[in-house]
Amino acid sequence: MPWPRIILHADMDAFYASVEQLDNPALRGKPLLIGVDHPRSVVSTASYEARPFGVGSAMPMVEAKRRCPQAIIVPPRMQRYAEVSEQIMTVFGDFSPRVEPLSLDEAFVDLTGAERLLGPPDVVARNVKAAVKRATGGLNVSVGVSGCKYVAKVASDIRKPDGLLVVAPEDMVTFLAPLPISRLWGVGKRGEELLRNLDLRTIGDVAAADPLWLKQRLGSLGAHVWALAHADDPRPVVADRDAQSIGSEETLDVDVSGRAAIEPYVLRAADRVARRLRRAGLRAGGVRVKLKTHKFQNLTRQGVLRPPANSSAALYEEACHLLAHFDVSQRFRLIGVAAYDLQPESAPIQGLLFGETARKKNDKLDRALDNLRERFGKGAVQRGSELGAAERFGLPTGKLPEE
Ligand code: TTP
Ligand code: MG
Repeated sequence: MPWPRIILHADMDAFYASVEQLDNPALRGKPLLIGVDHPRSVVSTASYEARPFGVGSAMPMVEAKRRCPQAIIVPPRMQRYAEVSEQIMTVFGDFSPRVEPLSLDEAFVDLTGAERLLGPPDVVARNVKAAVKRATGGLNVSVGVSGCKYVAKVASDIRKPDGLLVVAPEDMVTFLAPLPISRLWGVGKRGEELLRNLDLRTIGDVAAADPLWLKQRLGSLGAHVWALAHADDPRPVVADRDAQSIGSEETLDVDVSGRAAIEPYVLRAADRVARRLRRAGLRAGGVRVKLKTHKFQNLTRQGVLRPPANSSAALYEEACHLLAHFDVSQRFRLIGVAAYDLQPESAPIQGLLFGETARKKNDKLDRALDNLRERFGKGAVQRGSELGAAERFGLPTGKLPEE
């Protein structure tokens, strides 16, 4: 039977701790507590090696150290986690445009209607896991797929770590039934207590209760839990409305190969993205380059922009650095640049002592070009380097596709 909706929920395993173990092989297989070793601090997360000792997120560090004295305490590196988060969200975006990030390490992906393209739910789930592993260099994500958000989320959690569980719509209610009421969403400790007072211990107990009686006893909470227990959760996956990145990509008429051939397109894309940033009054803290091979494989590399910038030169420079991390001998059919970690221009920037003069010069040039384009149309000006590139390849200067 076709599924009315196919919702995937993905959540990284021991996210911060796994990133630390990925970046530092000496930490692999060891119990870790991510956090600062301070009497008043709390644990951000614990590696799976530490969890059998009863430690985990939000526990006071002092208590966690008492329970697991052999644990290595590693201070968090938020910037790095944000970078990995970008990588995984990009992967999800390759499967569906409808991605709703919930936190750095977690998102819903609406796959409804994509079955013919991507295959059945279990195949997509496996592919998502493999793609996350590839994109991050080895991290595990747990995945649940079901007919609504709530069940997909429970399904991704229940087989952690490295979990994969598909619950078909017709099995959702039986899947939920044996689970404890603590698995109900949005109930909290107080709600759990109220349910226990009514002698309701499992989700199946709630499902079997009379909905009117539940509503009388618990008001809106009663209606809420009865609906959830029946896997009645119509909430849609809402793709992030505030664009988290601004990108520009071009599918080329003719595949290109080699750094020299790719660079002019990167410059063009970086310039467009930078212009859009300036128009929106934003700066970017990071740049991503995307290349699609002639075999339709998407490759991405991303790097941090220090300080955050919106000049064409800064974006182009970082994008060119990133090109060094691709095997550019392949043939590419699409070239794109995106800016992420967007922040308002009004936010203070630090560390500008060096390169300040060059930056001001670039800003001035950008603004002059923006003005000309606005007055005489987008094709009115081309950067010298863009022209040069076209000439170098023996192309007429209009050859880079017009905007
Ligand atoms: P979670 O997904 O809740 O936890 P996790 O990824 O560490 O472990 P798992 O999903 O396998 O159970 O949170 C993601 C990250 O968010 C986590 O690695 C650290 C951070 N975090 C905190 O800093 N404080 C918290 O209280 C929680 C719950 C998470
Ligand atoms: Mg997680």
